[in-house]
Amino acid sequence: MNYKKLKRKLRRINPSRDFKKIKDQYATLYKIRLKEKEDIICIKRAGSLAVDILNQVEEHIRPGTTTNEINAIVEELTRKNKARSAPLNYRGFPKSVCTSVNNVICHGIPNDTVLKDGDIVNVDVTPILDGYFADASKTFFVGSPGRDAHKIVSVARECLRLGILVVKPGNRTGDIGYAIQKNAEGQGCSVVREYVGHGVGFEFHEPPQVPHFGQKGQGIPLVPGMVFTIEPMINLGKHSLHVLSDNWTAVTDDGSLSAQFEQTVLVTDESFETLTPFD
Ligand SMILES: [Co+2]
Repeated sequence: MNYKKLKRKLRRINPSRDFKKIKDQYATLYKIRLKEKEDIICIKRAGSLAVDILNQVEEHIRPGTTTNEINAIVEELTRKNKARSAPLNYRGFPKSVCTSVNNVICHGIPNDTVLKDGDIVNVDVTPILDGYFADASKTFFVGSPGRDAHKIVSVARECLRLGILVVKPGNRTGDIGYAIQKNAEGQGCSVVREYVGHGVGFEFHEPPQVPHFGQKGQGIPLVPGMVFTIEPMINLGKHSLHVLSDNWTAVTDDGSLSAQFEQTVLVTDESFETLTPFD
């Protein structure tokens, strides 16, 4: 079935009444697994834990903290809550959390790196609780931020906020990308292309892909029960990147700062609900 046919079909469908029908269609068409009420409750629990972990990590971030210490805090809190860290051993990833400092865009591996005054560090956590995944990240200041750090962090945070705000049934994944790209580029920043948001909940990474750039009205129509991340990676300079020889750490080609915020978002009957709520 093509988009046009589906769109016509969807127009005749009442999302709350015809959930099962849409669920089957989305599974067939897009390999997207829509979430039922019971699933959403469980993802929300994993999401609260993700936010808790980020809040507790924040209290430990100061000049002198190492990214290995952040990893230890995340691992301890995750275990204490009877959860597991999805990143640990994911395709060979050696740690429980991604810690991405300054020009690192994402997938930084915790190590002996000592955070310095003026650094920024993104901490990306994905706890698995009772078999359900929730994915969230924040970029923190270490000590007092300089002007560039301040700028890139506030632009990235605003990009996530604006991306979430366009989530509602009938809008499409492209509307999210468009809102994010417009804000980032309007501020003279750029949007990373190689890494995108993704379905999440039953697994770490599920369809669909949710690019943080794009065209209004393009992409997959959003329907109630979809759960995916929005996680814009915004660079102060150009968007091009390369991956270091550890095969994980992605850094900006031009050495400019990069910041990211991420939430796990549910499409509701009316609009959206974030399952990892933070400001
Ligand atoms: Co993610």
